[in-house]
Amino acid sequence: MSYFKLNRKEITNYKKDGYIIVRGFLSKEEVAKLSKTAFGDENIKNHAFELNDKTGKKTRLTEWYNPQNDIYGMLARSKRMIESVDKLMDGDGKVCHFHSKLMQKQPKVGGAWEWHQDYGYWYKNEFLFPDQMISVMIAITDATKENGCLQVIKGSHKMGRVEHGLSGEQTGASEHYVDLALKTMDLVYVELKAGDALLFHSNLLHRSNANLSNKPRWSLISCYNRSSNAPYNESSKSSTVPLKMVPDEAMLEWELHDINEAADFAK
Ligand SMILES: O=C(O)CCC(=O)C(=O)O
Repeated sequence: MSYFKLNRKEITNYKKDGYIIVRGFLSKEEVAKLSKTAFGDENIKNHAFELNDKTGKKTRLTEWYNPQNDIYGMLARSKRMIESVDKLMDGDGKVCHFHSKLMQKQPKVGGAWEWHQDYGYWYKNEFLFPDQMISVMIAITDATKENGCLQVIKGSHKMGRVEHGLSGEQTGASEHYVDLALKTMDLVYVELKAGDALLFHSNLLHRSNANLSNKPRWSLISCYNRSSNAPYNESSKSSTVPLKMVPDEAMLEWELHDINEAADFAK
């Protein structure tokens, strides 16, 4: 089987737009295995928590710091993943994992995410270099306008960090600056098929609507950092420990554990 390998044009587009979409990042077999595991995963369910959006709708997620020998860890540490994020963060080979989140937008109830930059959250952890932080969203189900897919403002990572404040239980970007960004740059609905990936810069403005459809919208988001970008206000050490890469075949061919407490779940 051949696996995704980032090319020069994709790197140029990432620098210009703040994101790239990779169709078929996972094969059909891989996404079927990931989806079967995630939907039936009692440990994921038991460690899930909910955040209210500003209208009081709840969005559910499970978050952890240490990628292990479970299916999520094999994906987060896979060669195609680590080599891609390494190149997009200008490549010193020392890619670390800040955290992963399994996003569980339930049909009819899954709340919205307000406009924000991931670095709007992570600035508070006192990471200093946003260019050294990147998120990768892997669609576990199809993501459409109807079930609340991600929306991004193309090129907004070039604005630098925008002021953020509380919005419901979330952190939201200044509405004034979001309005200005929307006047200036394009709004893109990132519709994905299960197995597609979105790789995006930590200063890219993004949001999503509530899931008012009758289909779930689940995704796995892994967030990466460089060991040279040590946070001054973060108790987890994962973001400065270079990852041990595993071969791309591991997800399908290796014997996998269940995710467990060693993953260090966020409360
Ligand atoms: O999955 C979503 O709808 C939004 C997630 C998001 O914006 C984030 O985790 O930063």
